[in-house]
Amino acid sequence: MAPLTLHNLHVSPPCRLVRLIAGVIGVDLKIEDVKDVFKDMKTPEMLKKNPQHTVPTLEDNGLCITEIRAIAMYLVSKYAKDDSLYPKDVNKRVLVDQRLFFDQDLYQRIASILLPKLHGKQSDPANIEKVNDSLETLNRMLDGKQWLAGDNITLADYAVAVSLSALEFDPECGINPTNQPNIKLWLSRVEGSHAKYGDNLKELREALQKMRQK
Ligand SMILES: N[C@@H](CCC(=O)N[C@@H](CS)C(=O)NCC(=O)O)C(=O)O
Repeated sequence: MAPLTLHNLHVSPPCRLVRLIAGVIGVDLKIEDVKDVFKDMKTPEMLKKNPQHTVPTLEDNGLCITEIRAIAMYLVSKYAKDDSLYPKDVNKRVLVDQRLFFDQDLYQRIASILLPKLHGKQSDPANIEKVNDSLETLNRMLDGKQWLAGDNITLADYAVAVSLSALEFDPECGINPTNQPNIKLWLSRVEGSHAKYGDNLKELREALQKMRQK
């Protein structure tokens, strides 16, 4: 099998999710690191493949896929040994889908407080409120539950956990998801679910440490 190529930015939470899912299901990726995402993804060749000029972008034998949740669904549907991460049963799958759509909104909310900081600006307090609101929602979703969708870990758990880990970019932002009791317990379950999750988080923390030392 020709290797799947991932156009990748090492610390990007979306890219981390794709690397994590590939690792968990045992798919090898050829990693093409972009140096400057705002330049490298905007060459005429790349724009033809991915008009959104975003990473991650996955290429599999001529098929070019963007949007992390679509990439994750594709990887599991095509390459996983079973469907536990993304069930084939429509009634089970819709539970995962609804949490993945929740995750899309959550990640946008988190990004809206992180991105201004990366450009030396203050985050809008209204956006911080929105993140806190999402965390309260997430805490309610986990009431009496081990996992976000169904009886076992799914793509939804990995996606939401990776989105929350983006908050580690700015420890000063004052938002700590583990202040919510159900989230705290669930996160430790996700962390213990697969060695690749721990490796992925460790890589992020090491990269952030290096960035801060610069
Ligand atoms: N909706 C996209 C968002 C991915 C995304 O935000 N990627 C960022 C890096 S973390 C990016 O490529 N930014 C460059 C750009 O938008 O031009 C997804 O879920 O895959």
